Amino acid sequence: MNNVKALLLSSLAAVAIVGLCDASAAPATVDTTAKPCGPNLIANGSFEHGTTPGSYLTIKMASNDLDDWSVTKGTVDVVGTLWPAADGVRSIDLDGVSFGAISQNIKTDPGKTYVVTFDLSGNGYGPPTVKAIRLSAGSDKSRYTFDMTKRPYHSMGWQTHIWRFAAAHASTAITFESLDTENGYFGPIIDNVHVQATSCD
Ligand SMILES: [Ca+2]
Repeated sequence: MNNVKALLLSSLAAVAIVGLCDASAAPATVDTTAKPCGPNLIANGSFEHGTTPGSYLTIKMASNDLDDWSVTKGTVDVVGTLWPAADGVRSIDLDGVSFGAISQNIKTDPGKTYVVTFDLSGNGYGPPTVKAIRLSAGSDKSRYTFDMTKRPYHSMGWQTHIWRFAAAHASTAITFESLDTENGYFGPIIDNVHVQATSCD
């Protein structure tokens, strides 16, 4: 009986230790008033650097065609002359020939708030009508949609989004993932990605 009790107590102690570890790893609080400052921490945030895509170029995991970013799911298109970019001449369709995602690791200070800005549109050549993406920074995530029925005629209708996250680690993966579930060819389009610190003094 004593052995059982000792086992139970040690189990409770283990739970308590796990609980403490979880508490110490709790996400830092986002400073919702902090203003972005300093340089863009994302490299090739406008997707201008890499293999010249022509009209568009479909890339997959382990591709070297897009500088500084990795395809982490499915396929994406680096789009050139097919449509106007929000910045420069290239943008990314997150549905290449399947639902895709791209990611880049940046250095971050744990506990500090960072601001992400990016432009979102949608591929009008086919369904789904409402394109959806998940933007994540480490384990923090946010969801955005682009409704093609509200896109101006003959215009990309780029929408700028702003999102804040508090870094949990010294390195944070910034990931844009298609959440589309229909078709896989005509996805959400992103461009002009910036991630900036908020405490530059
Ligand atoms: Ca661009």
